[in-house]
Amino acid sequence: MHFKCRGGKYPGSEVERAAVPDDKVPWSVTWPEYAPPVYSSPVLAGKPWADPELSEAGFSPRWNQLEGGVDRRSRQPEGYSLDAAGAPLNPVGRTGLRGRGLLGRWGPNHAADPLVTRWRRGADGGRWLHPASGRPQLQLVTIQRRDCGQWALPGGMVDAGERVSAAVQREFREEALNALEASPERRRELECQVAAVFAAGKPVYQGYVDDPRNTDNAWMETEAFNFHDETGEAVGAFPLQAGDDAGAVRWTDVSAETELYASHAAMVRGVAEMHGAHW
Ligand code: RP5
Ligand code: MG
Ligand code: MG
Repeated sequence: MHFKCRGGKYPGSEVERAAVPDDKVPWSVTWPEYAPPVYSSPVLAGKPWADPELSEAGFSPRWNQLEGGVDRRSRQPEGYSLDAAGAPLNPVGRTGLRGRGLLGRWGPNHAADPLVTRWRRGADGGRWLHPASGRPQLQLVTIQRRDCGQWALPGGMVDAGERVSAAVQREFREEALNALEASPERRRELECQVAAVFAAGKPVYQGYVDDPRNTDNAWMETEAFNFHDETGEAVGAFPLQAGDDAGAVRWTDVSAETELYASHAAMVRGVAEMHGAHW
């Protein structure tokens, strides 16, 4: 089920999504009257990272396959099917909007998300225990997105041909360490510092993201990894500074009250469970 990509105005536009009740989300439920608006943002036109219109001559995407550097495979085990017009269908179901919206690719748009964690520490330097659960509490690096103001994981799109392991480090450096504005020497230092911590990453989640930009024909997927620093010495030394599409960055205490962009909180919950931490 998805929630964040239903109802209201599509991000960055005046286009109102068609209302889709919960029971009509699955494509398996027939709904002949369903006629949502069609919208693909004008910013996509001519962008090297975006697909052309489906009707463009010479555009013959290899759906559900790796097409050169462009990964058109879904991380959802069932993959995706096509509608009568040949457009990929959102594997979770209806969103109330056709077209690509702000997303460059028809079908899956792949991202990588880092969940960088350390233990919250008490005044004595030991792990702080949450009074409600008696469990230690994680702290997570989060950024505030410039596009919507919501707090989120410092993740981003995997470039065509880029390895996910490289993308997850690059996005962390850009959004949480402002590497794009650092000197070349400093940038190299940050690369080494991040690579050292990220070498021991653990996969947390892969698949669909309930992102507000999703449409019936284009959607976000991610591969998320946890980079946990048991002593806090390595990540504690990270010089957090927001950059690129992040307006702010901070350590967030992890609990069930943690509100984050898209379905990021569900991934954070998985990490809390993995470490036996407070939630
Ligand atoms: C989310 O959007 C992903 O989980 C990832 O965090 C992010 C990628 O998009 P940008 O941050 O590049 O906009 O769905
Ligand atoms: Mg980014
Ligand atoms: Mg981002």
